[in-house]
Amino acid sequence: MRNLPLTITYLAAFTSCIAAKKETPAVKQPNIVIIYLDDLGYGDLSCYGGIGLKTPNIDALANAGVRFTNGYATSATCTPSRYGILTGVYPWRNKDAKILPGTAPLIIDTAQVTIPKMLKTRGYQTAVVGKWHLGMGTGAVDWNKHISPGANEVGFDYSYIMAATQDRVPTVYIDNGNVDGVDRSDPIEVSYEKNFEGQPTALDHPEMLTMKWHHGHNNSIVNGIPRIGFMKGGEKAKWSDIDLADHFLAKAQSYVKSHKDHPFFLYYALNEPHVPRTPNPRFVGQSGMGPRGDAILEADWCIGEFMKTLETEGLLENTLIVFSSDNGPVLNDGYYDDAVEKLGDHKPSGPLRGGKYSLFEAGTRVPFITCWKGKIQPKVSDAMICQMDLLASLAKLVGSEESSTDSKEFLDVLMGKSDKGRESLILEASSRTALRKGDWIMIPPYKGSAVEKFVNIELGNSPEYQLYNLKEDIGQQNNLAKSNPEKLKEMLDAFVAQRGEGYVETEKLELH
Ligand code: NG6
Ligand code: CA
Repeated sequence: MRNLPLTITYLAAFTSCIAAKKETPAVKQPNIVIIYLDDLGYGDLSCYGGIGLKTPNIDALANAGVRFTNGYATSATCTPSRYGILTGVYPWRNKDAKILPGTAPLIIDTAQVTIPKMLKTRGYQTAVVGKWHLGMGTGAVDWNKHISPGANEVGFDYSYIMAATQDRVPTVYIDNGNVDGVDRSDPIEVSYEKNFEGQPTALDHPEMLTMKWHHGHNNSIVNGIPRIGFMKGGEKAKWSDIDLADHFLAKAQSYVKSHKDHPFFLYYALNEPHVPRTPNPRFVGQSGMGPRGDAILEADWCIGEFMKTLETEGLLENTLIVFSSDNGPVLNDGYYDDAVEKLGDHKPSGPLRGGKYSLFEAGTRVPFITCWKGKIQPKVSDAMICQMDLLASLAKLVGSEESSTDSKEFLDVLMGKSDKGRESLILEASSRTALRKGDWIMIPPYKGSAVEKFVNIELGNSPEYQLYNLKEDIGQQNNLAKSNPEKLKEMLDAFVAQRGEGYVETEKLELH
């Protein structure tokens, strides 16, 4: 009883403290930037031990932040990975999450949680600049009118994007759902079925080509480059390939400058080093590895310039940056561009087996870096983390409860404060799936695919089960499925429990 007045005083002080806290404006939410490259391999950066290229600007992020050695995309190709990173849902749950043509409808449900939507509920301004490749509209798109639904309808207040890929038509920029530079007197028409009368294609006008196609890529010719799909009109709207990286960089920089006064989320999705590799003349010859190497140097330069903008705007201390790639590397992805011939000793996959399209590690294990000046201390983390986990982790960062079925919260891992990441992860490559659990990986039997011989990448398909211990065998050379049947069974049971029995249904990669 003697202490009662004191208790009341404490309580009163505590309550008034809470009240005061409510009234004080909340601590400013940090800006969040995801920098996403396209087809950049685990071994492509000097900070990941890459031997043929110097990437000082990306290395600076890695040296100041957490460099993950077990960071994964959800898939070994673009559309599914982008679906996974934005929605926090395994792409194999969505039958439409496959490499999309430029005319594909939007594959994210407009009612679905996405990173930008979640952040909007916490007062964020949100933007996407760069490659989209998640579909637009609901079916037959009229490219001369406002296109909806698209990026803006799944959470981005501002979108400045290419619809699909640089090698797919329409080869135009789309500004908040409207083709930039659309001209009613020269309407744009796009088809993936048939050519428009009188329009030259790579097959009937090879003399017009400045870049030769190797497989696929023999439809419409834009800027001397043969593409996938047919396009007519829109001359003024067509992008200049050599200026693409500069153009997206300028948009990303101007977004930061004009939105710096309130917390923002920017998803800056660069196209490099995806085909067709068209580095600006400033970078041509710089890598000594041909256009693929030059395009990586160009992307590295863009990231350096982007970081300078954050710095001059005084935002570095209040911005979390996540850097990664949508899938592993490929050299010959359909054009003759010296990627194979000039590779030298460089190993785009580093010590990993496979590459883009592959269920082997190099398909999905990618560079993954987090950086935040003053908040993240430099370190290398071996924790297993997936891009899909960003949704739940960023939600934790900003105090949101929103998440998804598959996203796991690893904010402390991203911040470098914990090394306890995922226990397991389903990996995907063109609808085929495998399980990583602890140090082990199990790949069920799958049929081969014609893509393998075109891209010259081992896709991980085999009539036998495959079981590897990544700790002892990072290059996946020793299949232990036969010698360790107990482990195989344990992995298969865990895989089926997560993936369901339907995992055997595979689809062939389309070659267009
Ligand atoms: C393939 C294309 C390849 C690339 C890929 C998508 C052919 C023969 N190959 O179908 O060049 O565009 O799709 O890459 O057309 S991704 O990184 O966007 O997934
Ligand atoms: Ca890609």
